[in-house]
Amino acid sequence: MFMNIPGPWNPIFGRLPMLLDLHYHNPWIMFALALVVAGGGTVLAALTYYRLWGWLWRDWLTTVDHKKIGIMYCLIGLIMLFRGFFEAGMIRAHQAMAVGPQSPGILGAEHGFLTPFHLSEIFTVHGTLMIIVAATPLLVGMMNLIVPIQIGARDMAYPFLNAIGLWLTASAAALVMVSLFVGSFSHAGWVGLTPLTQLSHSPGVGVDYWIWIIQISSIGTTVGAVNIIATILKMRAPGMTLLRMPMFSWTALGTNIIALTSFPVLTVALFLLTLDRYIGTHFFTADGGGNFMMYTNLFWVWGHPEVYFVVLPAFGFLSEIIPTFSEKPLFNHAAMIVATMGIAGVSWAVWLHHFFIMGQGPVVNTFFSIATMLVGIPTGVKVFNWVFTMYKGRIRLETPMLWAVTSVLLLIGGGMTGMMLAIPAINYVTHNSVFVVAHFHNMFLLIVFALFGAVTYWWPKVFGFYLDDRLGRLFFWLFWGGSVFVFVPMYALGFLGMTRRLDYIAHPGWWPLLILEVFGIALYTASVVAFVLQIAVSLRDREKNRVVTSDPWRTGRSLEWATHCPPPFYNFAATPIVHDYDEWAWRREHGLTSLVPPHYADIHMPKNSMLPLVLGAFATIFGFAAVWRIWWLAGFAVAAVIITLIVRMFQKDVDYIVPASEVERIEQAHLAQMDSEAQQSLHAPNEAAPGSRIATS
Ligand code: HEM
Ligand SMILES: [Cu+2]
Repeated sequence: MFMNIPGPWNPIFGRLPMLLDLHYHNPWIMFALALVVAGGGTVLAALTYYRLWGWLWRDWLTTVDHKKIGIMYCLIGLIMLFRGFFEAGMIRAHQAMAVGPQSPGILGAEHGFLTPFHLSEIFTVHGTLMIIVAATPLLVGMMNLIVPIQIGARDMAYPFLNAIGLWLTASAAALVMVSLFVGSFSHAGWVGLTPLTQLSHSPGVGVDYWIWIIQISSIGTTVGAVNIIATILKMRAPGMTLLRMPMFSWTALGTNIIALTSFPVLTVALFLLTLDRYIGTHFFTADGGGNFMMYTNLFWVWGHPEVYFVVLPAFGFLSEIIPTFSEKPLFNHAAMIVATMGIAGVSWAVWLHHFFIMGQGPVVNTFFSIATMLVGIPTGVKVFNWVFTMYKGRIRLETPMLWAVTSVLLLIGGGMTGMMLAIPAINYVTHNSVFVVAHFHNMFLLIVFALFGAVTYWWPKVFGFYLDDRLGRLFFWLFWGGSVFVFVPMYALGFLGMTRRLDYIAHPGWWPLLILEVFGIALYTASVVAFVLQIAVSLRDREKNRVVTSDPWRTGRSLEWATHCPPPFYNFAATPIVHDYDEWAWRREHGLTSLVPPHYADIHMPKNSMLPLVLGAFATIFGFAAVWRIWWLAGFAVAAVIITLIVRMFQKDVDYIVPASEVERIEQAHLAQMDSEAQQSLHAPNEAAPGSRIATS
């Protein structure tokens, strides 16, 4: 039944004996291995030395608290993001070294320092990783952290499911790391175009890693989407009608509707590809009667909505940050809601702009060209509304606002070049050039800028202390410099005709621009250092920079500012009642900012569980076994997953009650600390805290 695979296979170890033939003498792989082993070893040693294992297990690994799950999602996303930067740097450095067909190569490479196969693996893993295990977890993490507090809920609708989503994402990230040393990664680009990804063209295990990593993480994303949609629709505090719901929660709703409807398409497309590779069906093989255009269509029917899946939450961040630092309500909130849902809707009708040149003819191309440009209307509405929010506002350029304003600028740049690419006539010329690469990075960068803005903005809420402001600004400027120096030359190189994914640069005239890009990469690297320093310094100075009110920026507007920093595990001592869109601003205006509830009541909370972690572990084992075609192990892992789920179904004791007296004790402690510190801050209007600088112009 199974396909004949080239190379060794045996029933116990599957394809693992193949490892003996792989090229472990490559110094890059050994360097990466050393880095990962050293990093991982340090973490493990530190955990053991400081005896943190118990704490790690109780407070983090088995938690179902949406805030902690959100933090862990973000941590995975950040680590992967920085790994992705590393790969981007390697691509850039390689191309800057490989100018002209005669240029020499080192370390066994034809040109530059990477063999063509290795280079292909690197841009494939860069793209896959950035989208699947960096951007998506970072955004889902922020939604987890903020949405329940913003709508006045105690937790997600399904806390247990939430933890499953996290551990499936962690499982995918783990498999990405495993693929670095055990075998290889796909070399067929992150879109996995057939026939390149068919077994005949990619006989190794790389494509299989790529497939299973995406499958496992997208199950996680799909269950997460169910959860967030149910939470938003069912768990809002009394008084919070949909029209009063803060914008970030609205974009979270739009995003997850996209996720719930589009990820299954990807799952099916990859499943069909899996059948082609594993048992020899012919869904996508032209020679066997299949149709590879079908793959391309299915992939982008997911791929394009996915782009909006990542951009909508970023729009949500901007819609929270800009009003706070303009000290004005968001301009035309209702239009923003319509625009958000409009973008989510249109995102479904534009997928074909990814292959205008594949010969579907002028009528089809025109349809998709117009559909694509339609997205510009709601997006334009958003940009104008942010600008009108700032107009006549008391703008404070605090660090989150710096990130946010720059993000809007990037959106305008990326949007403009997107409109260009949406014109088929232009697309025929620019397709497959680095102009396209510059465009989509422009779009991803606006997300990253909005995201770092959001991290800085909500950090004091989540952790109870401010991030170091000077290093934060340094991080911002270095990151911005890197973005300008890498991507402006890249746009230009696209116009000069440089195509993407090149092993060597055909035209020496491109070289000066490539050197500028390398300089940009150096700035990016420095920015990562600044970020890590910022986190370290902020942790060190956390006592000094402690937040003394519930509203660290003093002009917060939505409901999450109506609870402590950090929020207690039950979020709100008493479920808040909502009076207005911009509830916290409304309370401030009415002098109702006291956090003391009218009375205390028992609170019902979910219990920790180790089962999500166990499920994630079995999913990882399954992925590994499926990649290496170790059938007994794959079967064992599937059985284990099913048994774990059955065990869960028989668990009756899954929640507990926090007695009112306990809630009162916790609240009193919080309030006492806040009171005394707020008192102190009255005497010395805390200059250290960035939030206190309120402009008076
Ligand atoms: C900010 C630093 C980044 C730099 C310097 C960078 C650089 C690059 C480079 C040089 C390429 C290969 C271009 C080529 O085809 O020749 C690339 C491809 C790609 N990047 Fe990035 N990137 C960065 C961040 C990101 C982020 C944040 C994302 C997504 C969230 C992303 C997603 C992608 C994708 C999807 C590809 C296409 C991969 C393929 O060709 O299969 N990148 N990037
Ligand atoms: Cu698209």
